[in-house]
Amino acid sequence: MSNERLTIAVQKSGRLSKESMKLLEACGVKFNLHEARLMAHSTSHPVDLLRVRDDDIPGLVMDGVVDLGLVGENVLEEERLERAIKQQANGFTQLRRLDFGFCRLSVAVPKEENYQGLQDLNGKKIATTYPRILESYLKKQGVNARTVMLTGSVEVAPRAGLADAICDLVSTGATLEANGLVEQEVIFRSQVQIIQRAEALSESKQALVDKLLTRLDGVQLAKE
Ligand code: PRT
Ligand code: ZN
Repeated sequence: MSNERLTIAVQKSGRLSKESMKLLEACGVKFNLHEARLMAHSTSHPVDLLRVRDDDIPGLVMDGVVDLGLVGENVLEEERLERAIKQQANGFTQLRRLDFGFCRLSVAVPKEENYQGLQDLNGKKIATTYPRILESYLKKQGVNARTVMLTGSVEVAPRAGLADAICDLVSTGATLEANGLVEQEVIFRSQVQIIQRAEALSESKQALVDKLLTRLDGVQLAKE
């Protein structure tokens, strides 16, 4: 018989990990986590957790390697656009938006710049970890700027002479402030989503997903 355990990809360690586990436990799915391990088996349900970097989660769901994933919409949208360009499978089903992981993806410029509006970005270099979301936004707005891909330390790029502006995730704004940058344009708003692979699940797995979603709705409702 094929693997009848539902597989769920979650972030192994980072900003989303604790809340993701809390949510699953609130839905009654219990785990004995071993910090170092990639896999965790539920002790209460036929559910296996795959604990990975958040960047890998959308692809694992889109390739049908896991059944469900919990991931920030910023990472999800970047992967969806990237795969669309490469003509790779990028389908998935959105199940629920969850009430954590809130942030926004914003363009920020050095505070000494006299920024007047989007057109000021024409001909400029913008450093970001989200080139596809940024490029799609710039195209829609008719702005002709270059993106510079950086996977970390994006906020130091202008000072280091690597770019004129940045496009990065913001929550409190403290990081921008500490680096002498001013948030000018919000281009994408994000929170965590639970997504399911596009290809249908077996009847028993789908029944379990539906049961978990009913519980999830109860948990989310109770918080309001
Ligand atoms: O190792 P792995 O790849 O799994 O983790 P990661 O380091 O890529 O991600 P992690 O754990 O930092 O973030 C995971 C997800 O949390 C992101 O993809 C977002 O969906 C969400 N999230 C919510 C944030 C923030 N808020 C956030 N503030 N992700 C990152 N930040 C960073 C931002 O990049 C900047 O450096 O925090 C800084 C800004 O914060 P403020 O409060 O100073 O504005
Ligand atoms: Zn990541």
